[in-house]
Amino acid sequence: MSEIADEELAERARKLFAGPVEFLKSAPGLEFLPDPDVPEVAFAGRSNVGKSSLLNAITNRKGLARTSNTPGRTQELNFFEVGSPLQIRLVDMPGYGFAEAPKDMVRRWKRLVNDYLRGRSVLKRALVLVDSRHGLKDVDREMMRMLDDAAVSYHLVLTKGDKVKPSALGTLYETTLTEAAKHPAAHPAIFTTSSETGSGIAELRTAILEAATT
Ligand SMILES: Nc1nc2c(ncn2[C@@H]2O[C@H](COP(=O)(O)OP(=O)(O)OP(=O)(O)O)[C@@H](O)[C@H]2O)c(=O)[nH]1
Ligand SMILES: [Mg+2]
Repeated sequence: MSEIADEELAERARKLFAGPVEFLKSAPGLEFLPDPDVPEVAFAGRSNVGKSSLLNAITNRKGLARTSNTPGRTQELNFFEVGSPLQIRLVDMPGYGFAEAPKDMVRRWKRLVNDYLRGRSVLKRALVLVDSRHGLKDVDREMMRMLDDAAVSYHLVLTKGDKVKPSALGTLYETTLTEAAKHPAAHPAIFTTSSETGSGIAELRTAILEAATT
């Protein structure tokens, strides 16, 4: 893509996310999904990695998606509508990998997320969030395999970048790139972000718009 086209896309993304964004619904099961009539981009990641915070940062709305310190707060697929007329739905998926999760909750999570990933024709891309302080964990690798198997293209997104030193973040970025290259559905572009400082957020907006429109 040319530089001018890049800049145009970035500007369109900025405008889009500065415009109307609304919570649509929580879907505890596939029967509650909205009609598949617009492109969707889904947020995945370990519980507490900062999915809801990132969604709020991307849309410039503090309280749009509920954030908390209690792991496992989000248990449904939460749909947010972007643009008027409607252009994209963002999907906040339930977090995974917290220690005290009861087994049947994990089973339910797997079924809901797997069915959604495999069956959703309008799902254009997923973002797999990874805490910059911890890097990729086995539960993330499992998520990546689920996406590989469902052939859903995804970006790895390092979150909470404000919590680690720039040098450590650089190293983590490199090792994460290397690991992503081994996964068939992982997109080569990886993002480093902070919902706290806003770093990397504009780039992610552009990537979301690009995923939804190509
Ligand atoms: N310093 C810092 N803290 C963050 C950042 N993003 C999220 N947090 C904090 O991390 C905690 C968890 O954030 P959430 O956005 O609720 O995480 P989540 O992934 O939605 O969690 P679940 O819904 O339980 O899966 C909150 O206390 C946030 O304030 C960030 O970029 N920087
Ligand atoms: Mg959340």
